[in-house]
Amino acid sequence: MTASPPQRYLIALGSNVRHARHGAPAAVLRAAVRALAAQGLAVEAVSPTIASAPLGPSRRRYANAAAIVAGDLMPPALLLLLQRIEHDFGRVRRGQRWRARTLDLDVILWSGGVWRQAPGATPALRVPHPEYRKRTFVLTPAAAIAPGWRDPETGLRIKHHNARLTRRTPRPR
Ligand code: PH2
Ligand code: MG
Ligand code: MG
Repeated sequence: MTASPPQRYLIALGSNVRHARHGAPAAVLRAAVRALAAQGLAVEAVSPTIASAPLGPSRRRYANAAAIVAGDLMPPALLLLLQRIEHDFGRVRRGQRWRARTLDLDVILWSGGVWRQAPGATPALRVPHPEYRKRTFVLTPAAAIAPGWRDPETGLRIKHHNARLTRRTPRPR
């Protein structure tokens, strides 16, 4: 019997809408981490939660955090699981990009390196997340738990991407 090596993922969590039961966005993120574990993922690390100004059209501030999870799921299966959890938390997808959301769970990095789906495949998935290197609300929490994780596309570690972004005069992102 050969156990396939577990897949590890760096996940970004975000929320900017209260949840009726869980409460404020920071509490939503804590509940989401419990949901990840309840779905059978090994939660290996969770960052502190930060408050961040919204990028995009929503006006509400976000709570953001990052987590490292491990399991047997390949990227598309993990994405489906994350979307199911988002849905369970009342996330509504109504077309508009970046509308306010109760819970957003994004796959940022994968231990297997790069994942690219066939063009047009749904759900759309690219790992590393194509935008994360520009986002302090992803990099700051990520650097707290995975500073040494190397981005397979750039060859740079998370702490280096984070330092690059935070040491410059902040751009409006
Ligand atoms: N997520 C978005 C759009 N804008 N802004 C902040 N501060 N934090 C987020 O998590 C975030 C955002 C799309 O998922
Ligand atoms: Mg997102
Ligand atoms: Mg998302």
